Amino acid sequence: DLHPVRRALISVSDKTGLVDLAKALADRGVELLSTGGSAGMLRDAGLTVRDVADVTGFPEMMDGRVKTLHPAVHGGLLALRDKDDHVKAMQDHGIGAIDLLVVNLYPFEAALARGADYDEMIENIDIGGPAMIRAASKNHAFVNVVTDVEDYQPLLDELAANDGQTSYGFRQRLAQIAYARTAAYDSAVSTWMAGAIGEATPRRRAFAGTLAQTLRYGENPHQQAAFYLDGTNRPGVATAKQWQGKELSYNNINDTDAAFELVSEFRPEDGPACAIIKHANPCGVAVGATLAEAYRKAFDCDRTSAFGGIVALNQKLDRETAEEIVKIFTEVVIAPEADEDAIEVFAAKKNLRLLTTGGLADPSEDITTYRQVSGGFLVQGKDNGQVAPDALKVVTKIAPDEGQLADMRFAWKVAKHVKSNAIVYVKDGATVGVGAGQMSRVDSALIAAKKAERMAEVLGLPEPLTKGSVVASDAFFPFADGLMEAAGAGAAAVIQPGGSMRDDEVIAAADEAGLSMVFTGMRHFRH
Ligand code: 93A
Repeated sequence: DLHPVRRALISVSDKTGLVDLAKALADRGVELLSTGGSAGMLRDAGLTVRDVADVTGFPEMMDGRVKTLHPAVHGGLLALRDKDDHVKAMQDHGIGAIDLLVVNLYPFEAALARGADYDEMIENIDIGGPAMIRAASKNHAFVNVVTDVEDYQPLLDELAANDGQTSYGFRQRLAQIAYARTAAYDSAVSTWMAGAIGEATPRRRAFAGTLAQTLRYGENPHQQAAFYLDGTNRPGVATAKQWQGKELSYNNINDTDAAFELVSEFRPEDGPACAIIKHANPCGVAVGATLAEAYRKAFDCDRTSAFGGIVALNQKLDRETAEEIVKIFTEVVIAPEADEDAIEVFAAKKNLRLLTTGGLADPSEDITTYRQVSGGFLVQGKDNGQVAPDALKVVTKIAPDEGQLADMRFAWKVAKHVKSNAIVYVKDGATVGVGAGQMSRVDSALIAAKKAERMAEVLGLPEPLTKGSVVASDAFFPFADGLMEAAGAGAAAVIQPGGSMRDDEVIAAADEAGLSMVFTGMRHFRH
């Protein structure tokens, strides 16, 4: 199944490594065909190249929209060399076989990244390139298709190892990579169009990404992993600038995303906010008069867990906050911006990764999210639900005061980002106990209260900060027991969706315990 490479068609937008590849092919006696820009570059390098226009008998026309879309090209790529009538068709129509296709596509993703306008995006949709790639891939029994500069050297190595031929297995791998490329390309186009026309439904959407980075390993060292970009280019971990420190790991990326999405709930007008994340759950979130104060308050929620955590900030990182952060070991800090003083403080901490995003994520945006299950994908709109202040419904005899209402809104934003069952105690704009990921809501309430008790010991406080706190529950209390657990821990006010069959029981229990309670009418499960 070795097959010789005698004739190559080269048509590339990214011309990295092109001349070296073409020279090596020419040295092997491979005939070179090429399109306008690529051919020009090869000629400038002193190589002999035949224009595709010469092969097709048509000039490149319509701004290059039609250059390789011709039977002389596609016949040369698709013909089965071992089938008589295919060979005869080639002879009858003067079609020469093409054994190697080197194509990389119009830089649609790069145009997207620089924010090109609609017309420019349209012009960057490659048609002839994907058509050739798909043709050559289908015919990998005979044809080699290279779509990635990274595969130039492996191709030359394969030719060297096989006296100018390639093996079937090699061509299969190239074809598989090529189909991944065209799938990702069209997915990027579809995703961009969905955004451009404001189409937000998760139905009829292609999803694939472009490889950003292969990761050292996955969630555990024995798992392979990679990071893909979805082409939407939104502020966050995928597009952030990393200032220092080693490469982010799989878990770092996941946690940093959780951290930044949470802190982005706090808009600039909400004042400075900080979220500290461990294992994708917040172990401290706070707002403060200054960013440093927000960090300190967040840190005091659970100093134990904050060690080795991810810190996200909703404002420009300043020196004072940076100095606070470096007091303990922190894996990653992510913020919209960082001032020079802060960058200087971090420079001394080689292992600390600093990321800046240029802006906050938009918690209200209507985008599609994916999760894999065995044999399929679950697709849904992002949980962008926001509860308007006037939508809160007081259901108890006692109404919350202004301070409690502010803490309720804060707690509700945090609870949305805690794995269910989520229970979040809040006091004075800071979480003071977070219960996450338990199978029973009572246990989440209990764990959060226990953590608050331990922090009271650490901080030398006379009583846990849950005393007189506000508590948020991401979904309704199915029974009064979870609520009573929270009341036992000292919560004085409750925010929860409501909607349980036993709401009456739960409200009666709240009244009896002297709590105020509001219903949001919206649930924030997160699994
Ligand atoms: O506009 S196209 O969709 N029409 C075509 O027929 C065609 N053939 C190749 N774009 C086409 N290409 C693309 O041109 C290739 O995929 C490659 O990205 C680019 C190379 O053009 P040049 O060699 O002129 O720089």
